[in-house]
Amino acid sequence: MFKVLFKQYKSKCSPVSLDNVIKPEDLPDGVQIKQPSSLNESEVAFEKLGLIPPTEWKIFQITSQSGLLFVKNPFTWEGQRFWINKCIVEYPQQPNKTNLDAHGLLCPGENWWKICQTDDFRKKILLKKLRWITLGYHHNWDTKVYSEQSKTKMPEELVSLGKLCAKVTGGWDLTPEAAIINFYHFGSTLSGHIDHSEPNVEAPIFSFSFGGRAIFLIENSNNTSAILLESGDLVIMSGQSRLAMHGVPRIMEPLHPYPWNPLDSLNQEIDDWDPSINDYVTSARININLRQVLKPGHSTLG
Ligand SMILES: O=C(O)CCC(=O)C(=O)O
Repeated sequence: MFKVLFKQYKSKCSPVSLDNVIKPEDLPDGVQIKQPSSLNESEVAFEKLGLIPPTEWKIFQITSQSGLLFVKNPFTWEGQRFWINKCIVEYPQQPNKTNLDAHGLLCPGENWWKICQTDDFRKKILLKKLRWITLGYHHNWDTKVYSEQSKTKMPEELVSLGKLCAKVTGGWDLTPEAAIINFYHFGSTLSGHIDHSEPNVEAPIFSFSFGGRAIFLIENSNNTSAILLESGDLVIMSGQSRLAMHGVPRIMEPLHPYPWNPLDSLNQEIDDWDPSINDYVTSARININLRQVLKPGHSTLG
């Protein structure tokens, strides 16, 4: 069923029908509300992370996909800008790794976004070529094996974001040690796969969406569900769904007005949001996913 639905949602022959795509916030059958877990005083840095107060988060359980949680945009609009900006301007830089370095499209030390802003010729080639960034333990796309020799520092704010989201949504103690940031354009897809590279497959994966909308397809015990993801939404693959087959067959334009831009376009003179970042993210989707690699009590792979 996964393959059939993937093909159907990917197909460009007819406009995509969202009739069977779950919008968890509409509370269709098979979606339940989950209460946020309480945070203690030392864990209340949600504002700095661009989040709304955790007591206001709308958390849903998709009952046909055991362990699959969905949080409807827990970010403020400024928060969405903060993370979009990090993904475009900061995270593509070293020591993080990108497909552009791996394929020799950028020289060591070159800054992808800066080149796209200053060199029109290279922009044409490079703007849509950024497909992934790895941070922390770098995912090895060929061997699917993490190594101590391919590890750099995880950005502190990403670690804090993962820890806080894990506490609020499931009372988990998560240590995000690896991140993959995926960049999609209209027509891009991510084929069905299972994330089993991490020695710790007990720890949930936290997956954030920004920019364009997507259809997320997941299959667990022969049940396949298609879920609509919009800018700011968070998907958590825990329990049985941690090792479920999943993929992204379709990318669509973002909602308008953009969730990261509540200002009317007439007010743009008071808006300090870089128009080129806005242009990029209105025709792309960015996904940040955070993973704990090590088993509890382990400080290295070994
Ligand atoms: O883009 C997404 O929502 C999913 C990303 C994903 O499945 C992955 O990186 O393993």
